[in-house]
Amino acid sequence: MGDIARLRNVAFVGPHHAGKTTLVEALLAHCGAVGRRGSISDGTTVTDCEPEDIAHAQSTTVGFAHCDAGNVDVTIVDCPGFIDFFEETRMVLSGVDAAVVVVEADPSRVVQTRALVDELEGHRIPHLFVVDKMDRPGADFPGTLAALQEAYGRHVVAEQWPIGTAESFSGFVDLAEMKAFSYDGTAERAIEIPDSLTEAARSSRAVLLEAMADFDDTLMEELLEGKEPALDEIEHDLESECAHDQILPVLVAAGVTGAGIAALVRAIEKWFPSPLDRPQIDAEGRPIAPEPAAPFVARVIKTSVHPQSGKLSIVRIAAGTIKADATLTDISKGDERVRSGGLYRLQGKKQEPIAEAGPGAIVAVARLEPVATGDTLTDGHKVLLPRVARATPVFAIAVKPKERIDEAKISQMLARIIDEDPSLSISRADITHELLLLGQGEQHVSIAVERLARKYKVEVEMAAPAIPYQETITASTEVHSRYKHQTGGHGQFADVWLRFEPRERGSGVGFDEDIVGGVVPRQFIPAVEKGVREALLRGPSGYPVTDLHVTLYDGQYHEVDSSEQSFKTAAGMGVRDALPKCRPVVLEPIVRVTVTVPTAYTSTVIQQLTGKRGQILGMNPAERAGFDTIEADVPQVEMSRYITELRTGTQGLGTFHWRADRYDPVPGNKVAGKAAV
Ligand SMILES: Nc1nc2c(ncn2[C@@H]2O[C@H](COP(=O)(O)OP(=O)(O)OP(=O)(O)O)[C@@H](O)[C@H]2O)c(=O)[nH]1
Ligand SMILES: [Mg+2]
Repeated sequence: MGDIARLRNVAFVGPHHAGKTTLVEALLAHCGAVGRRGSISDGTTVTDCEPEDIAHAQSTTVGFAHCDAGNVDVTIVDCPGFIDFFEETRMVLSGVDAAVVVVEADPSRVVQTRALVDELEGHRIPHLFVVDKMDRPGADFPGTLAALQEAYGRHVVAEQWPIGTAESFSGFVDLAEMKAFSYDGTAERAIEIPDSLTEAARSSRAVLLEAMADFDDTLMEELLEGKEPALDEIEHDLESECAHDQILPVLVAAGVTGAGIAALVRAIEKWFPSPLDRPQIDAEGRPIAPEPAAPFVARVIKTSVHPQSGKLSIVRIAAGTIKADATLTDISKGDERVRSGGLYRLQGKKQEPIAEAGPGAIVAVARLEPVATGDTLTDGHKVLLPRVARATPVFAIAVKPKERIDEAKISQMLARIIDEDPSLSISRADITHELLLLGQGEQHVSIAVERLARKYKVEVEMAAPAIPYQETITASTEVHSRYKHQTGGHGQFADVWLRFEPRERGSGVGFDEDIVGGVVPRQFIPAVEKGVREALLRGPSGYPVTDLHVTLYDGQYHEVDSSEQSFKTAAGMGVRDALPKCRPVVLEPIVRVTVTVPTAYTSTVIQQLTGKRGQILGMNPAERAGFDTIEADVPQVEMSRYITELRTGTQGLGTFHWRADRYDPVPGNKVAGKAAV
């Protein structure tokens, strides 16, 4: 591959529907990488190429594309904006050198960039903002710019000022050059700065220069002395300060018309760093020099499985060169050696074979079966790249195959889906034994189920997970149970006296015996216990019974007719007889929930939780400035769609985690609308 200095690895990120995929499409068309520009409505864009993207008219996974932009080769990672897919974005950010944050020209949407920008800042990934959809009615550039500055500080500065807005949007003033450009639908053309904009452009330029001067003393002196800085000095500062994540320039665009694209390409070329300036860092914190002749190291940033062509591991190469048939070592998998089944560059769904790839490249390696997203691949030497920490699941559904297919097969197929998206997981629920698919939101898991049907022809039914209710008793009793049956030859006989007593919550089922004089022979006592425990699996309301103690304290047997089976049956009958007499109650699982939200939403969250029969335990400032943490105990049945409600109530900014805490009696002994007893 070519010169490393030419490479630009850029993620396009931003809130849902901000226009990222459309902007990427315009950029690819501008650079001649696609003949005809596709659209979201036709389902013809390069990076929304999965059938699920097209069906939902939105990105559901990251898409890769590349183009030759003249002086640079740009690899684009188009990230899905919908919050359920944020984990995909987090994974791939470890492989890019810069990001374009796309935000609609609407100040109210800026807040939705928070988690993303925090992630970019946390990894010190240089980024700029594109205020997009400038052609839309109501597009508000000054308001959006002000909201960005309020959120991310004074180093967020306009480098362009739009000419016109909504239907009159026709171009921009470049504030560094103080030149205006208009766009006629095909090309940009230099024009005079419209008189109406001279003042706005001049004052915005002053803001830009002042912000840049914070990192350049010479520029600061010039500004203080009232001297006009030279253009190449300004450009040099912009390049260096953006590449070092000091200045965050704001540009304008309308991806759908192509306005602003040429300037965005120039910004990517000039302001964003090449892999030479951003060596990858190993797990010990040491930079890995991006040398083509160095030992090979790469990180898997995404996995995708095509039912026909097989598995593709998309890697970011930190150092060294890889050939199409290389044998690689997966350092994260106990040094397992795997042979590459081909090397490709991805243009959406198209796989373009290449012979080799070097440092900085983002390429797909085929058929590395045991390799997973996040793994480090090398040519055999030991070096590990840090893993991106996984988020815990916040939503679960119970899945059941529609057709008769064995459970092992469905788990195996789901495992392949999880291979592509490790922010999904499966587990077997305790008590209810349902197979659960867990993920980052309702849409996340339901799209995974669509993929499962399309790729592996496994249709599943989805349902809210059953709540693992249990029952217990609140009073003691003693029962006498005799089982006597005559069936021709041998009869059956067993007689037991059982005592039932409530036990402390969480203590489970206890059983012992207090048999004196062998009235129930030793060998039958385990059968009594078995009969008791089996019968307790289904209490009067149909749920497992727990937190009680059962004592076998008397009984009788028959020399010939008594057997283990008859004692087991007698014990079961005793349980069924006793439970209704012990004032049984249904218990529901209570979970301890910890919610983190910007303080502005704290009262909303408390209200939501209280509305769910939640008991608020505390509220404290979170580690993250401007955020609160709210802790509450909430019945699990109320939590099944909580992530959706929380995101709706907090502009997508709320996060939570939970753990099982305890079981409490259901108020009024009512479960899902029916009387429990
Ligand atoms: N008017 C106008 N509409 C646009 C523009 N860019 C995108 N759209 C429309 O906005 C919608 C979302 O566009 P996408 O390109 O899918 O946005 P996205 O940010 O990739 O969305 P996700 O990946 O799903 O988060 C589509 O209906 C586009 O046609 C624009 O510049 N102007
Ligand atoms: Mg998209």
